[in-house]
Amino acid sequence: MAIFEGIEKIKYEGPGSKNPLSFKYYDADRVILGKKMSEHLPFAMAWWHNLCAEGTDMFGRGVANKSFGKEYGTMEHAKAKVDAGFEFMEKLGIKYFCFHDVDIVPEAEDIKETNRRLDEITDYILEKMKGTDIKCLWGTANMFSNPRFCNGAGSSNSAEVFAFACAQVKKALELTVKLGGRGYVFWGGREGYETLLNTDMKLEQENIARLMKMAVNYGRKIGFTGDFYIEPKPKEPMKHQYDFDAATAIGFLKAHGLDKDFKMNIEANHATLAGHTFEHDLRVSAINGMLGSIDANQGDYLLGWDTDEFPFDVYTATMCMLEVLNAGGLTGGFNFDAKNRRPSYTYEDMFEGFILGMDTFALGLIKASELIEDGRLEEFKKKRYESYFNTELGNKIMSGATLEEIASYAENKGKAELPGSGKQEHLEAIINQVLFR
Ligand code: XLS
Ligand code: NI
Ligand code: NI
Repeated sequence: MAIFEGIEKIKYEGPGSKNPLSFKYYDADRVILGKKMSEHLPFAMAWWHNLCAEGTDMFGRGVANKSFGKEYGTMEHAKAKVDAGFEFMEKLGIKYFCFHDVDIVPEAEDIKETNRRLDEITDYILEKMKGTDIKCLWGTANMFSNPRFCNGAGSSNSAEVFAFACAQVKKALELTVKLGGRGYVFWGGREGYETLLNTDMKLEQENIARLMKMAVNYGRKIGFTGDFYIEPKPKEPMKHQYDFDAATAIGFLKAHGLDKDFKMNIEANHATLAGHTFEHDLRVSAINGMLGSIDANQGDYLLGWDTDEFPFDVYTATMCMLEVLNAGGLTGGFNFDAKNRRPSYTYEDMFEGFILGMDTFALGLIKASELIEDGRLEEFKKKRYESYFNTELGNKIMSGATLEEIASYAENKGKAELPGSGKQEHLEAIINQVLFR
């Protein structure tokens, strides 16, 4: 029996359609720059938001009902969530899902019992996967909800808590391999601090690296060939989180020799919390060869927290897709780490949230490809730096001349020319022209 009764498979109906349960821009088989839209945009469903979250916030309990007809806290409910998830993904044509260990089963007091439940539910998920083309994008361990992680997991002050983090990572890696996951994520939920007064920052950071190294060694041993990801976030829940942004996380990985096994999972709303644009953190990752996967959502510029809204902003989606296309695509995918607003609590809202997100990224892809074909942005950027490549001075700088040699150029010349207009307004006008023609 269908859970989302009355909601049929969502079809592409084009920009003229007024049917809310249809795609206006996401046309899976449409070819853009030589590749199908569905290949450019491997969308994923986040188990936690879509199948678990009911809109609980600090001021009130859930509004949406995600019981799917079963009793909360039971394995029947866990299985109903699997049923709901697969029906949901099939109806939307979504090929991937992402999960935390505790999203898929109710956590028991004893980790041995939690692990038994995890074996049972992943058998059930595997069974469901058969006959579909739905796969796991990435798995992860929730090391931030349980009270034992109040001071972090890898960064906890307690060796015993560290051991429980190891046990969860070990199990979540096994499950990810079992479900054929492409990646494994570390989001440093509470890997940070509240006050330096009680914090040994050096030890905490080294221990996070220790945990990651153990995970890489174990993962490779059990046949995990995918990428590990760090998902940077500057704050929330902790006041300061160690994986502040892409630049910080990449520096950390390099310092600890983890950069060959790890890439970035960049979340839009985390980048903006760090005081960057989404595209900034994508670019930082890409130029370091570490653009792995994306948590697709958006924040609210008037609110200073991780609101995890469905992506709606076409400018940002276009800038994102420009970065992704220029980087040659993702090894991961686009996980909608996004949730409906609390007052949007119906099953239709769940579908419309995803339709909005998928259409926004489809538009972003279309517009980014048009910007690339238009060529003016790239051409301008190239020209802006040409003095490094087509002047004698530039060639000297680029081929290892000394400080004295290069300084002598300036000393002889006496006064520098201005570097040439940055033409920001000119470029922004091109963006509008391509977006709205
Ligand atoms: C929270 C994070 C989280 C990760 C997975 O802000 O975005 O949902 O994606 O642990
Ligand atoms: Ni996320
Ligand atoms: Ni987030």
